[in-house]
Amino acid sequence: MKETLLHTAPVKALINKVAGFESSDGDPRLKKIIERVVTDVMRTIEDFDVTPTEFWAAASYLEKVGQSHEMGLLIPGLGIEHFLDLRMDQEERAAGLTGGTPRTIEGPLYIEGAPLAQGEARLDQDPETGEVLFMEGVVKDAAGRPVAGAIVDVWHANTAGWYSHFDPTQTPFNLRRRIETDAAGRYKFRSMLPAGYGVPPDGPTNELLAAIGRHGKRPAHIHFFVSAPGYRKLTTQINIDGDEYLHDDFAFATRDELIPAITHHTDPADINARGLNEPFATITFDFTLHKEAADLPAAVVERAHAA
Ligand code: MBD
Ligand code: FE
Repeated sequence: MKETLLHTAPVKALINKVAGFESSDGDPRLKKIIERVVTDVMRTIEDFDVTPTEFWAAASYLEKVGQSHEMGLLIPGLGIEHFLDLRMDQEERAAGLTGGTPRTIEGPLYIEGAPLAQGEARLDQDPETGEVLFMEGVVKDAAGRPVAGAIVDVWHANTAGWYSHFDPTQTPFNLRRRIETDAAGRYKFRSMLPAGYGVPPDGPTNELLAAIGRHGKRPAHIHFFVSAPGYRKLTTQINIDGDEYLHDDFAFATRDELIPAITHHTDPADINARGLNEPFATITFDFTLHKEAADLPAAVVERAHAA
């Protein structure tokens, strides 16, 4: 083994200065984090004999990720967004909070301010071919009591796997709504079954994934923020069962409790009763929220959104 530079006095002194330890100003915790991150980068360079040419390629790669606005794709692709979920789960367990609908990652494609509807909504505004979906359920508390006045903020991709706002061919807030639950805690909506998502094939996230032998596909899914006064905000998704990527999600968001049964209705009488001409799908899914309490990690994650 080659001798490590990291433990030599000059490099230790270098890192000490880099992290700001010689200054009485600044944030002490941040100094320690910078020390760790810089040391870990140097250790990686040493352990893998990373050449300067390779290192500068990595630096311009990260610059490209930022310029392409793909930080929100790279982070879930590297499993870090899921890891943050696992940490919040762990903290909640340690505080005695168990059960309830599991969280899963928000992802990068939420837009604030979707139209608000009472009890029910139709999500699809733009014409599309595909399978109509009716989804409904109840927002409940941990004791199973309905939560009236909860906000179910729902967003999903279209039948081609694209999200409105990020896809200029869709009208604003297509497939995005906020639905307030009725007196019985119920929400329901009509939409079109989404297709799965794939990261841009020519973008930097896909470049890295391909270089390590991975794909950038997500199974078809529907995102939710569920919130109500006095309850912990839930960030979650449901998956469309049967998708070939159901258990091979590049963003690691699938959880067993988040794969509701889906019924495909083909009986002409059922189709007629819904005023449709084609088979359609239904999903029933209830959300269980936890009461807010002291000593719990923040359920609301502050995060910049496109707008
Ligand atoms: C998505 O739709 C998504 O939910 C995530 C996490 C990443 C990329 C696209
Ligand atoms: Fe998504």
